Amino acid sequence: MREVVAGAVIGDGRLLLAQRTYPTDVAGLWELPGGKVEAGETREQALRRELGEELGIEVRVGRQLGDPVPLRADLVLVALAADLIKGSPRPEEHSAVRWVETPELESMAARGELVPADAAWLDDLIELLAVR
Ligand code: 9L3
Ligand code: MG
Repeated sequence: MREVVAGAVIGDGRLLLAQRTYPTDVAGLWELPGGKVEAGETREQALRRELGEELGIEVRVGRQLGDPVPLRADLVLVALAADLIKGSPRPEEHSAVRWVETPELESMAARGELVPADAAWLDDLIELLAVR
């Protein structure tokens, strides 16, 4: 079973979302950025590496957020809460990034603008934003 880690990155009380460019069924939709855990890596190491490569930011990784979401028979998606500690996100692989507060996150979800897998975490994300 391979794992994909996604970061619920909080900075200044807002949540970071990144706009996907591929595959075509989710291109243009917004996600919690991240990627595949490589052999020998922990989830935390993988998330720190992916966020460095994709966005040039450093984060402190916290707890698991919500439940894992199955992507395929052999692939599962896990979200981890994280705090921005250094840098300002510059999209290397995404078409854009944005920082959102709860009302904006809720409207994006209602409009179907989040990738379907990540939309499963809406309530967990709202709770995370509420305690920051
Ligand atoms: N995926 C879904 N939600 C996310 C992330 C980071 C990834 N928040 C899915 C999209 C791809 C797979 O996981 O099918 C691998 O992700 P990537 O390596 O293309 O970012
Ligand atoms: Mg990625």
